Amino acid sequence: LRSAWNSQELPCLPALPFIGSLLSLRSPHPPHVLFKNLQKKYGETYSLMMGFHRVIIVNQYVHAKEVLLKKGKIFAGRPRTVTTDVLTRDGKDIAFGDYSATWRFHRKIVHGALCMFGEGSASIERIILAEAQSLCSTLSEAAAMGLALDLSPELTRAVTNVICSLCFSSSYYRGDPEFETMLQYSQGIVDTVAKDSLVDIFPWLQIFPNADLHLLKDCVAIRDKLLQKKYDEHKADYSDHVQRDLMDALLRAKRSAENNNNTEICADSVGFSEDHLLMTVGDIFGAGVETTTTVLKWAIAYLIHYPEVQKRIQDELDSKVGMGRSPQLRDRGSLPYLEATIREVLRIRPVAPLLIPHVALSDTSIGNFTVKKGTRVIINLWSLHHDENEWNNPELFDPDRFLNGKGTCLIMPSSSYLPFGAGIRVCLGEALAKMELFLFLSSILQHFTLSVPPSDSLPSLDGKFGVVLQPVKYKVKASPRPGWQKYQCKAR
Ligand code: HEM
Ligand code: PLO
Repeated sequence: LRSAWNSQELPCLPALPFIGSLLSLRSPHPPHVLFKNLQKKYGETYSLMMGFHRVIIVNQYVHAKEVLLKKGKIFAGRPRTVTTDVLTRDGKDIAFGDYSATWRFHRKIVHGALCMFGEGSASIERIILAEAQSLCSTLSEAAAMGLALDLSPELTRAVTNVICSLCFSSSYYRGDPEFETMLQYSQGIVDTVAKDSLVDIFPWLQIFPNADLHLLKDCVAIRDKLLQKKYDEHKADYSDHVQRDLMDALLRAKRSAENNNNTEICADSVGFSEDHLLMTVGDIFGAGVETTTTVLKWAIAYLIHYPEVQKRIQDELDSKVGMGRSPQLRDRGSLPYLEATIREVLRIRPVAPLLIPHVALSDTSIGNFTVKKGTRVIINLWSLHHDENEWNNPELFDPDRFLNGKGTCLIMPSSSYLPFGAGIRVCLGEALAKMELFLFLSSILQHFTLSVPPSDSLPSLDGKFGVVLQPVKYKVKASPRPGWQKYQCKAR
C-alpha cells in the first residue's frame, strides 16, 4: 500500500488506471471527514489519484504552513476543472484562476478597493450597522407576530446588501425579484461547483447528459446576465473623477490599462478583458454572500445549542456596551467572549474545509516528500481544526479555549488554525468578514435571545458539504430580551 508513484516516500492510496483511487474513496462520509479518517492508515500526509491527477492530502499544520506560507508562491497554482471553468469562463477570476500576472493584478485592485472602504474610513461600518438594524427590525416584527423564521433569506439579504454596496452601490429590499433570483442561482452554483463531482474527475463524462452540469450552466447564465447588467449600468455613467464602488475601481483600472499601451500594465499583458472584470466581481460578490451568511447560520445554530454561551455574550454586551447604543467596531477589544465565540465557530465548522485546491508550479517538496510540478495539494482544514493533539476534545464547542484562564484576554491556543487560509492565496475578504460577523452577531444578541420553537428539534450540526460547508435549514424563534420589549427598529 505504501507504493511510491510520485516519490520514494509519499504514501499513496491504491490506484487503478483511469479511475485512480476512486474505489478507496467510496464512503458515507463527506470528503473532509474521509480524508481525516484515512490518516490512520496512510499517515498525516498522503497522496491519491483523482482520475489522472495526482493529489496530495495534507492533514497537519506543519506541512500546511509549508505549502501555504514557506512555499506559498510555489504552491500558488489552481487546477482547472470542468465546473470551475464553467463558473469562471476558464479561470478568468481570482479564486479559481491560476497564478499569473493577471491574477496578481486583479487581486491587487480588489485589495485596494476593499481597503478604501476598510476600517480607516467609517463607511463599511455604517453600511453593516444599517443592515444589522434592518435585520433586527425584521426579527422584531416576526417576534411580535409570534413567528419562528428560517433566518437564511434575511441573513443572506443583510450580507448581500453589504457586498452589493461595496461592489455596485446598490441594495435589495425585501421581496426584491432580483434578490430572489440571486438566492436561487447562487444555491444552484454552491450545490454543483467544485465538489469533485464525477465530471471533474472524468472530464469526458461531459458528453453524457449530466444533471448537475446542466443546473450549473443554467445558474451561471442567470448570474452572468445580472453581472453584465451591473457592468453596463456602471459603464454608462462612469466618470474618472468618482469611484463609487469596486465596479468603478475595476473599470478605472481597465481604462488605464487600455490607455497604457507602452507600459508594463497594458490591457493585453494583464488580461483586462470584459470577461476578466466580470469574473472578478462575480467572485467577490459570490464569496461576499455565501461565506459570511454560512458562518452566521452556523453561529446561530451553535448559540441555540449552547444557551449558556449566548447568555455570556449578552452579559458581556450589557456590561460593556449597555442598551443605549449599537455595538460598534471599536467595542471589539472589550468583547473578548464574543470574539472567542466567532473564532470557535470558524474552527469547528470551517466554511471551506478543504480550502480551494492548490497546485505545485514547479518540482518541490513537502517535508521530506518530493512533489512533482502539477501535483494538486488539498489542505484538509477540517483535520487541522479537529486535530486531537492540538485541541482538547475537538468536537466540543467551547469558546473558552480561545481565552486566558480569567476569560479576559483572547489567546491562540494552537497553530493548527487557519480559517481563512494563509499566504499568497489567503482570503481577500477576511477583514470584511470579521467586521460583519462581529457587528451582525452583537446587534442580534443585544436585542434578542435565539431558540428553536418548542415543537422543533435543535438544528442539525452536520454540514452539507459543497464548495462551502453549509448548515441544514432550521427555524429560529427570536425573543426580544427583557428591557428591549419596547424596542422598535425603524423600518428602512
Ligand atoms: C479564498 C475563507 C469570506 C473572498 C478563501 C479561502 C478560504 C476563505 C479558506 C481559500 C484559501 C486558499 O485556497 O488557500 C473565508 C471565510 C470567510 C470568507 C472563512 C468568512 C468568514 C470572504 C469574503 C470575501 C472573500 C467576505 C469577499 C469580499 C475570497 C477570495 C478568495 C478567498 C476572492 C480567493 C483568493 C485567491 O485564490 O487568491 N476564503 N472567506 N472571502 N476568499 Fe474568503
Ligand atoms: C458561491 C456561489 C456564487 O454564486 C459564486 C461563487 C463565487 C466565489 C466562490 C463562492 C461561490 C463560494 C466560496 C468561495 C468563493 C471564492 C472563495 C470562497 C469558493 C461558488 C472560498 C470560501 O474559498
